[in-house]
Amino acid sequence: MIEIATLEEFRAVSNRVRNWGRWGADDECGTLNFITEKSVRRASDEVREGKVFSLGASFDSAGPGGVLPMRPNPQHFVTIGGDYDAHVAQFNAGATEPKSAFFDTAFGGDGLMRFNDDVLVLPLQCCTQWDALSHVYYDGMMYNGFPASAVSALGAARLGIDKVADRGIVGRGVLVDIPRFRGVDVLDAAEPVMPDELDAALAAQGVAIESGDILLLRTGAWEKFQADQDATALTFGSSGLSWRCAEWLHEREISAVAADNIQVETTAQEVENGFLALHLLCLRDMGMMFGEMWNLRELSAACAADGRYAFQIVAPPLRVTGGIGSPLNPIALR
Ligand code: UVW
Repeated sequence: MIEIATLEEFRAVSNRVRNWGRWGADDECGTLNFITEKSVRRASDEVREGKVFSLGASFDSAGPGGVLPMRPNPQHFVTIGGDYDAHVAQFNAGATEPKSAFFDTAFGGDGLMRFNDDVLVLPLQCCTQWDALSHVYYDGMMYNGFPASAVSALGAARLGIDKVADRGIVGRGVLVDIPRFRGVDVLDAAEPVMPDELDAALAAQGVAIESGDILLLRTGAWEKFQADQDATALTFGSSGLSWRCAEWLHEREISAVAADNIQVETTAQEVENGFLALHLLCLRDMGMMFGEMWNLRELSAACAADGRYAFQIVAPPLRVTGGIGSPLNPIALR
């Protein structure tokens, strides 16, 4: 049974883990500052076989979108292609010189060249993603004391995803595979992952955390969703880290956490009046980004096969100016 903590307990932890000012009053990168040139070099030591693992899920209409009204699935339109001549005729109908001549000769008629283009419309949070530090706040403030009002219809003037784009994001990744440790397919939302279980699972896997590591948490939630397509269960019933892992992450100088569930932490409420308590402690107090809906299936199988749970992660967000998150296709190299 989940023990509901008081807001006083929550605020005591938030005071202990808060990194505001640690990397300067203007810092917008948070715990990514733990990734140094040395730790990036160290990450490449983990690439032994040259094997590449794509951790991105598919951006299409079969995603988990639509359960939350602000997050429909991606909408993909082909703007030229297929019925190519009809498209060119349509462009020509509205075109004036010199554009019409260009369409005639370059894109259609007897010219040799043909091409296809498309458009993708998507919520930045709808599938495999990074949460930017501007994603959550409380008491009117975001990470490092930036006011919540820094996010407007124009985007995030502070803590946008563009602010971390220069960082890569590249580093040493460590997988903690809790379903394999528990001997189950998928974690139960009623049993969030506690700090001592992280220690026990990592010890069983024979891997030690180093400062600057990107922690990948496997819960089995994405594999379950792929099998049953139950987006409601994924959104409201996934398990993950307990909010009580905040200090564990803080003490170990983890740079970012990514998981195969929808929100890294458990969907079960653990703090009174509080939802997504770990989001608040990590993103807002520590400045620690979350990666969500990463597909860890093949990586987990490879790690279990040879017992090596550390690798290099290459996970650059899109440089969306003022973006509150970013879709991506993270890569693990072993
Ligand atoms: C919320 O649902 C608020 O956050 P996330 O997308 O990070 O899970």
